[in-house]
Amino acid sequence: MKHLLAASLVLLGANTSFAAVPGAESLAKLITHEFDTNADGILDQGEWQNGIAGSFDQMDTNHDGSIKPEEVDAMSDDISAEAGDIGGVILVGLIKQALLALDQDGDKAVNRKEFNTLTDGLFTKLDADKNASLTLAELSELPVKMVSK
Ligand SMILES: [Ca+2]
Ligand SMILES: [Ca+2]
Ligand SMILES: [Ca+2]
Repeated sequence: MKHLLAASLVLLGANTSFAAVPGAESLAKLITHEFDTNADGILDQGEWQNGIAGSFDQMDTNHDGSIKPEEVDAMSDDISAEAGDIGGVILVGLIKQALLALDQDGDKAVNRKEFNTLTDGLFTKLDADKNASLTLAELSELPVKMVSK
């Protein structure tokens, strides 16, 4: 579940409406904490991709290969358990909005390919020094990078 929340936050960071929300550094810390399997404080490309891919599997609760808004609704209890009732409601709404922004073929669902276009592009954008890994400082630029394109 924590994994899922971290991925949701990646999505939210990529959504421009979230850019105004402070706390980019705590966002970066949370994502690093959840995805950093070898605990060196840095996310390499594999850790990033595995983290995102694992989150896709968790969000695709009926395992049909795509995430639908109903599946996000179904997670609201879990999300509220971590974020509080009001925070949960807000997060679920934002997650659905961010998800549907990824929907390229207009079927109101996000398949793995659509999900991956964002995550692959994001890694490249965030990796400012192009050394194929993301430091906390680089990851803290997530909301900024998304607005500036
Ligand atoms: Ca690492
Ligand atoms: Ca789609
Ligand atoms: Ca880097």
